Amino acid sequence: EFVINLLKHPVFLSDEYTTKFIDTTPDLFNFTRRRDRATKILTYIADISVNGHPETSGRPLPSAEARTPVPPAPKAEPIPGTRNLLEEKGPKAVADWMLAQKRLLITDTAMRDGHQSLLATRMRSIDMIRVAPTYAANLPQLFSVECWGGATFDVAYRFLQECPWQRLRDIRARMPNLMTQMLLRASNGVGYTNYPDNVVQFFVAQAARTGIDVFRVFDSLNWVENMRVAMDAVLESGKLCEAAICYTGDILDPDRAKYDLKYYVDMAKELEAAGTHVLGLKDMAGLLKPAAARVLIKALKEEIGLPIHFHTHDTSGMGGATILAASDAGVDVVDCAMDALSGNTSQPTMGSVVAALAQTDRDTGLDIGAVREISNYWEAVREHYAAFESGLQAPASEVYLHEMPGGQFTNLKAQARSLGLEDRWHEVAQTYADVNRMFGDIVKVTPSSKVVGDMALMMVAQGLTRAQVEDPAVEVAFPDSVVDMMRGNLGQPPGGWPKALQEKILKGETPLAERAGARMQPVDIEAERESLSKQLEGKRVDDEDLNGYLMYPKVFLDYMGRHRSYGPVRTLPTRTFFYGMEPGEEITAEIDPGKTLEVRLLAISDTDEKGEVKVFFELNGQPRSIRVPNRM
Ligand code: BTN
Ligand code: 3PY
Ligand code: ZN
Repeated sequence: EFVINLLKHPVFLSDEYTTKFIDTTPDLFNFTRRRDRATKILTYIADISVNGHPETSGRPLPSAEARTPVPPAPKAEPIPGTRNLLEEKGPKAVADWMLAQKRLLITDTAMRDGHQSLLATRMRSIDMIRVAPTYAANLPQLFSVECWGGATFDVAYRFLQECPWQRLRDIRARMPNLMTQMLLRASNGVGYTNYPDNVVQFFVAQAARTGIDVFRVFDSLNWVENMRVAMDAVLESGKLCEAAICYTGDILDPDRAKYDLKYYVDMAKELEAAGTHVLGLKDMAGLLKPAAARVLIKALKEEIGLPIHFHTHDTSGMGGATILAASDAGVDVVDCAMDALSGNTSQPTMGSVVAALAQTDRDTGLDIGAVREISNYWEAVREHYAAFESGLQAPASEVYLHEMPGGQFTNLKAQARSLGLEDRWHEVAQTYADVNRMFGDIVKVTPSSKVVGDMALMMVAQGLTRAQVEDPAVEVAFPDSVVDMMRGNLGQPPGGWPKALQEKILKGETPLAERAGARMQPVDIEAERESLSKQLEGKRVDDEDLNGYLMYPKVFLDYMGRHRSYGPVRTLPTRTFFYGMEPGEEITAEIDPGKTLEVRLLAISDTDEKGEVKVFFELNGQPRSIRVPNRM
């Protein structure tokens, strides 16, 4: 019976079969036949068609005219790009090559920060994977494609019911000539809190193995001590290390003297001494103004010998001007987003930067026609994510007041909405600024930005002022994230935490002065593997799954539980994933290379006395019906 199970197994019949197959597919040994993957997917479609998707309910619908996105055809076989250089000559050679380029190099962020900042990180892998071959063939001059890390890791498991590692593997395979890039929060990994050093090391090694070429590493308080473990792990992996300075304040404003030119140059020197190949300048809120960019880039170029990669957000509407100023001052690479996923809280517009520099000595060499074609694809993709649009209508100089990172802005707005505070948004923005000053004027980027946001929302909701919070006589129940940060668990800001406030928050507890990671016991990785395997009924746990579990135990287990019920829903079209199907509609899903399900939804029954609905399908021409509860 085992052999028959094996021969009939859909994975065995497909190209996904590997020697790992028998180990990782314990359902072979369940001789009562488990529901096959097609049935699981039909169950998902039936459930969403009847009950809707929890993530899109009550949100704007895609327009009835939303187009089916069609990726532009690759023009030719991909020619060698930066990835080939990295593979052949190593990371130091890539850095030297960067310094030797006259043109301004460009990274595209559409697949990470672009949708993180505009669409609450909700873009699904299928929409990225389908266009990756076009990037490889039509834009081989790109420096890199940022497509992983930041918030995309947990959102994939948590909300998109897909495996982030598989996303990376699929993109990597289709873009063999371009460097992939990720955002790594140093000791905070791709999470919101400090992890033990060996968890960070294990994660970096796996990300390098699965397909990341460039690691942008930052710390949410610019504390270099907190960056070394992650940086060393990247250096060890043989990939390109881009340690980043997070930019805050205004180097030209004497009122923000804490973050002056010297502060940034000193930090750059520390990162250079720590061995980074490239210096990242991460302007996560879009606060670097053009005049300040000239001064800062010039100084960094003079003081250190590394290529500089500049990242900004266009929240103020001034991002393009800052990029041009940085380009004039000699910056080596900048981040842009493909036009349809650019602007506002996202990155400045790639096509416009390419056009602005054409025929100048910093001409990017990118084919603007190819940029436009790919952007047209993203435009059609974006229409299907209407539920996740922020409603932000225009750029605003208010960002210089609140200093919220572009990746946080729309999230905080959604949090404010869920607390009934959306119509008091400008008050939230002012309070966010007050909290920053109360905490001593800190760098605000994930996770420190989340702490400031939690505190600001709490103060607005409870009507508390900064003076009341600072008053030792006023009792305040601080959010857990604030207590954790004041304990020193996110590290040390320049100049330390404000003493009086810290004492009030910690109620006499002694804060950490050293690195949180130095205090944490290493995780017993093999014991965790065994424990996870037990929780998954004996499934063999590979290093990718184990890394997901170590970063996010509960999120990962919930994902695995849903995966058992619904199967490979990542292969569904985005509209089907979020809205299900209508009677008469037909879709296809390629669940394995060459194995395609053709699904037609015929009819949906009335609800019976058990509260269930029967959904009638045709699956590859055969009638199937699925019962699901009506929870509406
Ligand atoms: C989530 O939001 O919890 C993740 C998305 C998957 C949710 C599935 S969809 C079908 C079923 N119905 C629900 O309300 N949740 C699951
Ligand atoms: C993230 O950490 O997700 C960010 O985008 C920070 O800017
Ligand atoms: Zn960013």
